[in-house]
Amino acid sequence: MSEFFPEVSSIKYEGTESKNPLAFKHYKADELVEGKSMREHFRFGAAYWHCMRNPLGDPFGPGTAQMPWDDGSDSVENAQKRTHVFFEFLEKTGIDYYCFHDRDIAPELGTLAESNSALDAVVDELEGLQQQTGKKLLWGTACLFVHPRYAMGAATSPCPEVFAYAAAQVKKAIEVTHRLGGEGYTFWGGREGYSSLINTDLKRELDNLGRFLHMAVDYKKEIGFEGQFYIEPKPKEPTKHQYDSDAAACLNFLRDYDLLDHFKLNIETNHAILAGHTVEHDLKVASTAGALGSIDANAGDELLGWDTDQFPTNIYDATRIMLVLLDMGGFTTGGLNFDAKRRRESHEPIDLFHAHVGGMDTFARGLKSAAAIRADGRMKEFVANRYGGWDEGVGAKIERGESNLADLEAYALSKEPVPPSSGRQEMLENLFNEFI
Ligand code: XLS
Ligand code: NI
Ligand code: NI
Repeated sequence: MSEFFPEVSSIKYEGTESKNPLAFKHYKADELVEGKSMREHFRFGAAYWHCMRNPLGDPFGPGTAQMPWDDGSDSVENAQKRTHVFFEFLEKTGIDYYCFHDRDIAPELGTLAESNSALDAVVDELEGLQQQTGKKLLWGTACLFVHPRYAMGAATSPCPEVFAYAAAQVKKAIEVTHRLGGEGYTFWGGREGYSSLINTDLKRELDNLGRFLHMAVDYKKEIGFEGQFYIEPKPKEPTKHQYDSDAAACLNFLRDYDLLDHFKLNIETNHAILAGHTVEHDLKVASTAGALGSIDANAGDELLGWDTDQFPTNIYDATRIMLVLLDMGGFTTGGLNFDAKRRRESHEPIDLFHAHVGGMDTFARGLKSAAAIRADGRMKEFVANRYGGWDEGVGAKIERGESNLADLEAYALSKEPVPPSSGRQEMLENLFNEFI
């Protein structure tokens, strides 16, 4: 097997004393935290689209990423070769999972039939590499947003032919995900949204999206694909109003169209921020509904305000994410997929390694801090006490469903409420900092 990153050997855990930039200081795959190995807590994934296909361009200039292995062509051979580069990267970083869009791994050719056979040829290669290395597919997805036919949406296009083409593409993408033993399949809205109501039939578009997802559920059953379906919320970009704007909007949509039993959410940090939330908010909304499935880990930049998809390096944020995840009991089907790209200035292949190693170490620190906060227990105890009134007296009666407005009026007439004691936000923020 030829080597594409000869300057990098397997990344090892060297501990906090190490000065080696390509060593883990905190991530030790087999170290147990709360009785489970770090590897199992995270189920780290790498995004094929960012690692292998993102040229790192911006609206003012072309890509800068050096990809010496890539001949720049749309050939199947070139696409197959990239899979070897990617698996070498997975092996050297010790990332166990990956995610892809159909059109990242294989080229889109002149006809759907040609594109499908190109996809099959690349999937053959991926299948072999998975067998050789033990790496696994976290989820697959279809790219329904790059080609101009999808400029007005895919499942929500005003044009039924486009809907049909998207359906065919999803059918094939689910098949290859199934063939590769994928543990999930993601629907990110892409261009499912609109820019102006002046030309949009919103009800029709939403109904069609519901129909589309039901067809996918039916097909999944038909072929016996048992991976989890995910919806990935995002509020804007590319369209001004994306239908899957945040966790709450997705849950409402899924309930409305009777799809909630078949989907969980894949929450992405940068998307939650664009929605005006923190990521822990969206994670909590999803997990409270029993629907937190997977995480696209990245970071935004508050000064830029778009989906910058940076690598996560903020230990506070990682701790908050890991607290929600540990409180939920961890991942079942999902994982922590680095949906992140290097900055345009970080154009050398080795930067891919620095980026992922940093993300993994950041989450290792977040995991340890979150576990320490849970073991300490003061935070949880404070919250339990804050709501303790609900465990007795009138509170317990309300929660048992034994009260009505007239009862509560009689109670209120007999007694002025005692104001609750301080929320102690600052004290708790200080307590949180004790663990970072
Ligand atoms: C784009 C999304 C996308 C999904 C997969 O903003 O994050 O990359 O994760 O389609
Ligand atoms: Ni994403
Ligand atoms: Ni994104």
